[in-house]
Amino acid sequence: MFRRISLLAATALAGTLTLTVPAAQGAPEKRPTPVDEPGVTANLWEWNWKSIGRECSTLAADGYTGVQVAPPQNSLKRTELGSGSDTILHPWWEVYQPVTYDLTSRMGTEDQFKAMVTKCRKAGVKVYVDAVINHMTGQGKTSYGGVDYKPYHYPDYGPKNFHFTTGECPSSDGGIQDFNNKLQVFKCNLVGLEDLRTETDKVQDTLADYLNKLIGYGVSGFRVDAAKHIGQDDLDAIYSRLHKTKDGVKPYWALEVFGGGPGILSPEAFTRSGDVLGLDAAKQMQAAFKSYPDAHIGSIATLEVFGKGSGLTSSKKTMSFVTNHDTDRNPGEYLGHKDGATFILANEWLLASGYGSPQVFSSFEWETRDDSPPAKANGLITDADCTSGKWTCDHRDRGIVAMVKWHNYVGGAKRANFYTDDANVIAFSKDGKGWAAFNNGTDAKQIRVQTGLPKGTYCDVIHDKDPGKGCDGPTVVVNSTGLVTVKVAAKDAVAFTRADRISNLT
Ligand code: LM2
Ligand code: CA
Repeated sequence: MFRRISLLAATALAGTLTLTVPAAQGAPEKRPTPVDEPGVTANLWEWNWKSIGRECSTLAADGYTGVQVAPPQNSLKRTELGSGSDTILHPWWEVYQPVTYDLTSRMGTEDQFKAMVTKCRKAGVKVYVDAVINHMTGQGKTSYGGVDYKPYHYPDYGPKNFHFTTGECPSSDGGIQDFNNKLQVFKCNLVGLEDLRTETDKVQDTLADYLNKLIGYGVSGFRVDAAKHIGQDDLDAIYSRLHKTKDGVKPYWALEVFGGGPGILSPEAFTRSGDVLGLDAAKQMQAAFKSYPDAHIGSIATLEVFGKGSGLTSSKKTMSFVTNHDTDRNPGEYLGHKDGATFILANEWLLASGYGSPQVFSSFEWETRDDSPPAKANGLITDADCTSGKWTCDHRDRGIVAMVKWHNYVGGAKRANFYTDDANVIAFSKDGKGWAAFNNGTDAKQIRVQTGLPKGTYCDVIHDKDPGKGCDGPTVVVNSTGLVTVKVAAKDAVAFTRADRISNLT
């Protein structure tokens, strides 16, 4: 491989001098295109494979184009409790401690995983996997697949495959003491998890084999766990080893990079290697919609310039969400399912905003941070059941589903007719395609605003009880100049698209 470098010769040589030099070893490959962006995904986090397989036809009917699933590799299975507050034998986080890349997990067997992917793809729903590739375990001795291990000794890896055992982590205790220190962030153990030498061929090959196996089963892309601790160079090297998916494109690659780090450690600096998770975006949404627990009510008027305009990574490089499994458990800084109507409203708004590839988080109810998902005593997760009260099933929420469809209908249409009362009500249209209003206040509010839509009577899809079967929700009248007068209930929305006009009479 050779690259041509042109130098402008300003003095002695007239014109351009062309040198041919070998490309630098390990130079990051440009992210090959095309990569399918995922559209709206549901994050059915820690649903078991059987339940996800069953849900995919519903997801497809509701307009979701993808589903994100929890880490499928064989993981730590705890056999005893630690001390003090450690009272849950099988916390949700066992799955973030890989032991081997066989797919025997709390969510099911390798065959069940394969069957789920096949079923979802048939239904038209792509599967995205949470890939834990920065580290192995930090505790325990056995796994759901029945494989035993010792610290820094696994079937695939030995002490020479870890930064700690080779002495490459520069901190005094092997952990990350300074999250602004590049070497520590890349090469030390994150919360005690044994950090892989992802810069080596051996580790890159082993990880690529794992991810390529998943691609072979029909997986379309990855949420890369702890990507910030792998670093751009190693991520690029692993990605360059990945096959094309069954759709004939390179896999989608969404990197988990918490904000707050300087320079090369910032989310923006990782966009060269893939899309990034919208964690700062989720923080800004929390600040706008609510501070927990009701310390103050934010102002969604601030969201007028959400995105690049508020310092976030660009829409096309971001997987956006209101919450995920970590932030759902961090109510001081992020919204979570426990925020109820505010959480639903924020999801509806995100879907309308057009920022990023939006993802709707839907998982299990919990009381304490470490709670296990509903499971048998042996840790195996039981079937998700939306009527049990144990699973939130927020992806099925009527208003959220309505906005998934609204999002898909308006596509890339430009925002227009932005309105705000400068407090907690906003409304906007998507150029001739749709209109929506959001009230994050605690009182209903009547607004009179421009919709940009033709006159007629429209169905408010947020409250339509039986979508697709006539309109049994409230109707909204748009007058001959496109104006609408409508009352938006507290913590609620009103929305319709051009296709939701049920009559051209006003
Ligand atoms: C992630 N992204 O970078 C995940 O989104 C996050 O959920 C993971 O932490 C983390 N990185 C590692 O993959 C979770 C959980 C931790 C838990 C780890 C490993 O938030 O609490 O750590 O998974 O299972 C647990 C203990 C911790 C202990 C560690 C190692 O809570 O006290 O550290 O195991 O034994 C001594
Ligand atoms: Ca690392």
